[in-house]
Amino acid sequence: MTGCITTTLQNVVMDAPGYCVDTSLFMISEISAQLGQSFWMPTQASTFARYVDYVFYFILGIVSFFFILITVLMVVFAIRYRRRTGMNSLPSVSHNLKLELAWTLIPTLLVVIIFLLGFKGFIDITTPPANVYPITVIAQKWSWAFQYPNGYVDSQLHVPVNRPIQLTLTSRDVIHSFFVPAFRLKRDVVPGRYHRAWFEATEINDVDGFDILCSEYCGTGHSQMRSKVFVHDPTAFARWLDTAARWETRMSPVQRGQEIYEQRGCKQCHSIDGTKNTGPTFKNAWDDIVEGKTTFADGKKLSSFLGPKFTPEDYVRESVYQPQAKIVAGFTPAMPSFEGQLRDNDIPAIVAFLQSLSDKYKSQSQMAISNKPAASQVASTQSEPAQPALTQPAPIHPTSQGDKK
Ligand code: HEC
Ligand SMILES: [Cu+2]
Repeated sequence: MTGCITTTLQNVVMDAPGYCVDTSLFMISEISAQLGQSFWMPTQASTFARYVDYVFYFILGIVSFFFILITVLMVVFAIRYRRRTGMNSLPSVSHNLKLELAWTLIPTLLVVIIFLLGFKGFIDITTPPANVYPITVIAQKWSWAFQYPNGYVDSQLHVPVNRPIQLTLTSRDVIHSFFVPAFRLKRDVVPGRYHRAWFEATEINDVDGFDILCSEYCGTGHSQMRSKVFVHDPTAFARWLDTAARWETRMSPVQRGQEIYEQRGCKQCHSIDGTKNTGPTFKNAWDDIVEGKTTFADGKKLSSFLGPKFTPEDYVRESVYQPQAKIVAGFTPAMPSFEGQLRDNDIPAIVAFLQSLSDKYKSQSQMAISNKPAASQVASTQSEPAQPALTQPAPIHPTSQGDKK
């Protein structure tokens, strides 16, 4: 701001960082853009945040000026030229060339300036520089998934600081909108299309993170469709990605299942405490599945499907990949398909997680562990330590037990 020299409009528009113009309005917008962030705007944490605020305050300045001018004149004129007894009104002026030119040209000029400022910002925001770091964003009701170049998927966004990031955004169901207020970044996410957006974060924030919101009403869970973006210094980012990508190998199947549940959006629709949400609760769901008790919207029971060719695990896999194939009674076909997002080795983890939430299953497998069968029998069952041992009393669901092997 200091050392401001008069610049032509062209400089203002073409060379944004140095915008310094002798017009007080430009100055006010610039000062507001700097003050505003601590007052009512979120932090300015990306390269174009300040410019966006600047244009905003510029327009706000113009409209405020004219709002006050018009309101004050209206009140003054209404009082000054009010109707008084004994005074006749003069005939109205029908034409005034100077006045008409002024009220046409000044607004036109202002609108052109606003257009040029906005257009410059638009070009900047839509043209990524070279050397971008690509991340794919997949939106679905009601969560975000961020996929890194090494294939790792996370429900939160992690980026290195001072490095342009290019997002390729797509949706699996309805229109969502990816919004990071601190970056002044917003882009619609449309099913069947791949939209692009880019940003460069300028401030490290690896503890609290900046908010990610969905700004397109997308159904009942819309307000919970939130996430965070964490900005790391480049080495910390590389370290994070490296360890994160190996998370699967460090976890037990139950932990992995829980991670999937929390990170991939299952949580938005499935509770684990028995409450009915958009989808059925996961509490004791495995017991019902294994016993075939789950009833579908068409009146059929899961038991009529279970058999050697369709195990409870197959049912879980089908529920995740083709959720519409069988609709659980009392629910709508609201679940999006996770085909292509979760892999086949995620299914056992989901199953293990469901098992860990099912009382009957847990008590049975505990019995199996406490009454260890003889060593000779252990050999045959060891590959499935969580299964009730063969020596236990008849299992409750003969079908699925028989299918196991
Ligand atoms: C948008 C909400 C939504 C999300 C997100 C969602 N589900 Fe579902 N899910 C449902 C609904 C609704 C049903 C019941 C209708 C049906 O069977 O498709 C269901 C059914 C299921 C079933 C069958 C349950 C039973 O009792 O028979 C399983 C298993 C399942 N979901 C697993 C998952 C997993 C795993 C995830 C995350 C990777 C997930 N769901 C994400 C809504 C959702
Ligand atoms: Cu949304």
